[in-house]
Amino acid sequence: MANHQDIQEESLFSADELAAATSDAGARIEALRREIEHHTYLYYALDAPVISDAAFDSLMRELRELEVAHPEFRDPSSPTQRVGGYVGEQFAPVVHEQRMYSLDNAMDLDELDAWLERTKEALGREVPLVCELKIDGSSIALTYENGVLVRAATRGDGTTGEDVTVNVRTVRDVPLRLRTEGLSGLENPAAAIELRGEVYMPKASFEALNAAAEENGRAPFANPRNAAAGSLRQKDPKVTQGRDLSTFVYAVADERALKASGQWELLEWLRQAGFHVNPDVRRCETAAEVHAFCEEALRRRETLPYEIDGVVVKVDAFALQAEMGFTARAPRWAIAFKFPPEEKTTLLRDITVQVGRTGVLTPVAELDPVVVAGSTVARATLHNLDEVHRKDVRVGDTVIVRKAGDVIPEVLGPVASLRPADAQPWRMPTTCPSCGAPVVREEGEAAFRCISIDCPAQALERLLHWASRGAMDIEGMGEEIVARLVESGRLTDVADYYSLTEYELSTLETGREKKDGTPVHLGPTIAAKLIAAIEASKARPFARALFGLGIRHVGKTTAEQIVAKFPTVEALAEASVEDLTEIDGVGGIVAASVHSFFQTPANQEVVHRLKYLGVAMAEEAPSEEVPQTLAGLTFVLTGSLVESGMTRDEAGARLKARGAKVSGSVSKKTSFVICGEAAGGKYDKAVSLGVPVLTEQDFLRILETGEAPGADEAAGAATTE
Ligand code: 0OW
Repeated sequence: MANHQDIQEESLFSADELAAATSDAGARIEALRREIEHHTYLYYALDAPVISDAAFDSLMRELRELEVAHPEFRDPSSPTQRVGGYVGEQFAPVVHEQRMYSLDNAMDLDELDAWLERTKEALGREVPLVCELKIDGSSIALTYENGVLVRAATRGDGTTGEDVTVNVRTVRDVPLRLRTEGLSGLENPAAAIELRGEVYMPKASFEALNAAAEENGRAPFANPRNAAAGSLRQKDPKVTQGRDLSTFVYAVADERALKASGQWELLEWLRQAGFHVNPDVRRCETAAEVHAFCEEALRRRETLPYEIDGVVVKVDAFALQAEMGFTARAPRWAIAFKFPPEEKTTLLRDITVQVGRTGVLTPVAELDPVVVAGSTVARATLHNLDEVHRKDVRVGDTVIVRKAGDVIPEVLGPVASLRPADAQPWRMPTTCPSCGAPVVREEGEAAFRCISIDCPAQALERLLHWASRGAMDIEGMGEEIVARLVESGRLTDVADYYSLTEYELSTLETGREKKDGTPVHLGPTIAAKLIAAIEASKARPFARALFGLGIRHVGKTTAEQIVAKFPTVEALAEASVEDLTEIDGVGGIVAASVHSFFQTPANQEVVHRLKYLGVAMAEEAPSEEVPQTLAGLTFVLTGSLVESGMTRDEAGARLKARGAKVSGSVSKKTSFVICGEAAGGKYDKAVSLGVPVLTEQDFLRILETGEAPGADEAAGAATTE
């Protein structure tokens, strides 16, 4: 038997009690499990271990040995059973019994004050609030039945997530059993209770994981949030176990499950129940205290061992939360104060030039890699020559970098005092960096352009555009693979996608090398998925293919307008410039561009091959029978339509079939804005302009009945949300 000499007084059981239990293997096993759970809790949740790692390992070893010798005491919630189980081909969907809401954002202190003011007004007085750090991780829902962890699910779209139980079980600070010792407040200990929180990867572990990925030729994660989410979705729980994941738990799905009067008491209850609860929380009585918390959080952001992207402020009392209720996507009783975009300085090593699919030359800042808002930035677009001059950035400058919306890296400008004496203003090259052809700048345009028809950089961009989400949406066909296919000579134009074979893709070299120096191939699994995605793309609406062809000046909406008038590629190819200008929204420049595209023999050949290879190059004839009940109405679609699973394009097409117009932006002229899941700015704009807002359910009702709601009804939908 293992020797547990250095187990201290803080243990649940004395050494004698543990020894006494040996006479009864079942009792001993249970005692060891509780002892181990207790130390896991002290170590992970309270960060206050009382025994050495060696002593802990020794307890685990003994428990394992006993469980092997006495399989009759097997229990999946034993601490020895964290890794096990099996993830099927896909993670099973989990429909959340209570919706996992999102949070509304306050982008600065003024917006935070506006929320504080609204809250005060709604409740008739200033009420106690709880401030928490906003952990930048992946949301998770943990369900316990009879005190035992039975399910862990991701948030997904808030309504349906994925079952990641086997992986979450490997996260060491997630209790497999609730600590019931001294725990009061559970209304019905046997009933299911669902707790919610965030799974995150500490900054240091993220750096180490990416360093290892680079060494092994694997793609690094963009930021700790993606690393946490990616680790939860591993097919092999052993891989998840090897990732250093932690949790902070902060909510209960249904607060009636326990006796807590508000968020503050709930956090204390969660701590007692064994969860890892963030210690940096404060109960505030005044707006000034909330401000102080936000400012302190911002100051400490850099030094915290995990990423935060703001502060969550919540009305404390559950009764008051209930009074305020929810909008369609978020509670009214909580707000996320988002930190201003982080700014960093770094060296501008070079300005290179990228050639786009229409031949436009874009200057790109090549930076000394720097971590901004949780991920490493090494490149940023400088848009065009005028921007480079306006910002006056020069190679050798120390520049200020930030991420717009915490996503897109942006160079703000130079630190003037650090400019090297010999730094020269940047000039656009006179020849294309890809093919060497001369570069031109058309009158009145900011862009410089390579007009060579054989430019390989343009070919790459054209191919990527065809496969992109807005066009043919060939899932998985990313830059790396397309570039390889171009290099190998297998892809020259978009029709070539449709003659690729599974074997060709499977044996394609990725450009990475294994440790022994041999090349890594794409492999049969990815190849099969790509072939299926290519096949699926053949049936996309003709307008998507037309957009995908990358004809200059033909965006998505223009493509739809053209197809509405010319539903087949043959009809379109025969249309004159005059015919084309008759289309709503098509002016002389667009018409000339479309006409010249279809007059070019090389393009005719590609279009012909696309059709021959089975790509839908015609729209189904619009049925004369559909009554045009929505004629004269303009709709804007925003967010994801999770209930119907339709893309916004598909939803738009259904509305157009009934005569409606569908626009991409909200204005006073908009009749209705249909808001799906995670609707953002367009929802806000609709509310501020007084444009009626509809839910996805309203939209489905319109499709069913063919009738739009009356203005009064719809306005009601906006305010009752
Ligand atoms: N990320 C967080 C955090 C938090 C919300 C949950 C729904 C209603 C209130 O640290 N500390 N508290 C909440 O409370 N949410 C958080 O994260 C959000 C929830 C949805 C997306 C984010 O993960």
